[in-house]
Amino acid sequence: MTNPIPCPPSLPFLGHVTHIEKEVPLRSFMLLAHQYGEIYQMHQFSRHLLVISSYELVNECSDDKRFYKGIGGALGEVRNGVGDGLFTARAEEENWGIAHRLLMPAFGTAAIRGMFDDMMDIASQLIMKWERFGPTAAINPAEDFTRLTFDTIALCAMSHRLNSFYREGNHPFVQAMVDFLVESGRRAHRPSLVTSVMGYQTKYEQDIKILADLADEIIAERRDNPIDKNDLLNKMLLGKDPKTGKGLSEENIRNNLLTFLIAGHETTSSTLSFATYYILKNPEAARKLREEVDDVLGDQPIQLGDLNKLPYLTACIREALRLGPAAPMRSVSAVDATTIGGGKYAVEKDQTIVISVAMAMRDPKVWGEDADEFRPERMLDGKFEALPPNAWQPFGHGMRACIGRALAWQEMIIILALIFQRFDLVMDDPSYELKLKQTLTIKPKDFHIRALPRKGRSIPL
Ligand code: MNH
Repeated sequence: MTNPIPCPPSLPFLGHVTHIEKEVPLRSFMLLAHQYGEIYQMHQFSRHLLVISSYELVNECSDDKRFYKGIGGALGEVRNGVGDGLFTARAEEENWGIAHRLLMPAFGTAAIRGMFDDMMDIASQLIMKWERFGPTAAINPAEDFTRLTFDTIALCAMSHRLNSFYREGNHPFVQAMVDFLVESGRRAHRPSLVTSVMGYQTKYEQDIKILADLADEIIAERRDNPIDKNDLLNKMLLGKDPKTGKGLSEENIRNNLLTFLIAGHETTSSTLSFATYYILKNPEAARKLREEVDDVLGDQPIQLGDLNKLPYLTACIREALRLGPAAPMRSVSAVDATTIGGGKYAVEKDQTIVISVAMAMRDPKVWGEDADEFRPERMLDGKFEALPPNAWQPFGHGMRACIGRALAWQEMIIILALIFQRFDLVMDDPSYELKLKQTLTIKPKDFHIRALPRKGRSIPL
């Protein structure tokens, strides 16, 4: 016999949509987990979801044989802009396999190391900006990290310069993308009638066009001026899937190019902001980090060979991803009718299960009573490798795990090493406490810092 799954009280027709906060939906899911426990159910219009939050259940549902990635809710809406790109492709779509096999090598270690010079090019722009701003300017790190990650993915993957550091506000693509993602998320919690009557549709379509236009521009630029470079864009235009011999269709190239422009910068930027916040909030961590960076780099420019000599920095990023996972939730669906939790809970075939990765990565059963504290030491000295399976999964799981992990990692190590080598960062408001902002990803809200150039340091870039 299975147990009943707790269900918060709901309204007729609307179900639980009124439980979901508009600004930060994640907060609602977390509050419900605190109230109802490791599993609860929700109804949103015709959708029926199970939400799981404990390590044990998340570990059990991290199994490609029993569960496949679900593309409903917000992700289903994101398909309005990026279709069958890798992130939003449905399990049964052939194009996922073609693009995945064709593009995997372009995201492998060797290819990523080859991006070092391009990454340094963009990272230098951020460093020079902060040096020129000087110690008194309040900097919104999320904005400059977005410039950094957006320009980096476009230069590394498409040899295209966006020059975001030479603009006052957001690049129009970034603004359109944020609005598109927020609206996609809200659609999942709102009746479609409201969407059409309230006039959200026109703005939504305009944003999608801005996204598509940049993708088309980048593709046309390359077709008109072919270059002999093994970058991601050339792989997409010219490559063949080793298994089927097929190339990517026009439409699929555009969908994947957009997917990389979006997935390739928002998450990385948000992780850099969380890392900065948690390091500054924990002076002991900041001190150790600076010591390590000084030991390894001294006052010399960073080299490719330095990147794997920074274990404390690596641990800080891992810990920031645990407490502030840019993508806090993912969804899977059951391949067959089954039970989870040692037979306790019944799950129907194709049932959607929302996995609260953010909650599971704070489960005291794995992380101890100080699970909510930033302690990079728990990711050091073999402890990271010794974690139980699937305990740390900010990059998702299995065959649908993040394809850009190594790219993001190298980019984050470079910029944080450069920053701590050259600046003492302080919070602009020392009493700042973390607030969240959510689009599809989460990031710190209203967080400002100042970058004090370290005395007596003038290091060539
Ligand atoms: Mn990324 C999938 C997190 C950087 C491109 N990414 C995922 C998933 C998570 C994730 C979680 C799985 C989502 C799910 O199961 O629904 N990604 C991150 C984080 C960072 C990140 C936390 C940075 C830090 N991602 C990047 C970068 C790129 C990228 C950089 C591209 C250059 N990610 C993807 C793509 C997928 C993905 C593409 C979908 C892979 C697939 O389903 O085949």
